[in-house]
Amino acid sequence: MLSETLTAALVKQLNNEMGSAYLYLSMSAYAEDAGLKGAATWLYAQSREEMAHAIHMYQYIMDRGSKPALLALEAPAASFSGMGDIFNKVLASERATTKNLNDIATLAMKENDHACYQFIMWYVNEQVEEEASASDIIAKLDMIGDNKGLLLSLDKELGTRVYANPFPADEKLN
Ligand code: OFO
Repeated sequence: MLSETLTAALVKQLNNEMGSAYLYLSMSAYAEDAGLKGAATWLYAQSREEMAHAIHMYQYIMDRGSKPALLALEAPAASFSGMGDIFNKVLASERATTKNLNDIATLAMKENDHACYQFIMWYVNEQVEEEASASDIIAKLDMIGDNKGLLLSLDKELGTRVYANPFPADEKLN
């Protein structure tokens, strides 16, 4: 069974994952409304991925015999000032997530809960890719500047992202 401290930390992280999903969904709505359909698709896929992370965490808490008392979600920002603003906020959000996950890994090690440590390390490792893809988009946006044609090409490229649940087995549970 998970300790009370680790349960609380995972429940908080579950809430953070849902918060990220909510933020990216709000960004997707903004992008779609601004005519940036590709960015909207990318952000929608990212939102679904965060939701899958949250559900996987929920399932883990249950599997370890704890009952998660779910926390309230804050309303995300609804207005942004373009693609640069959005992806800089995505990167800031991912960096905050990385810090939270590292703190949970440290806590799991302190408690000698190796199973929880292994579990959370999947998320920690996933953050490397998440931060890299946001940074990569920001770098492209910096190069593009205010060239509308190139911005539309990048938007098209972002629109090729296809969502796949990172934990397909979760869809069969419950
Ligand atoms: Fe849930 O991985 Fe990013 O935030």
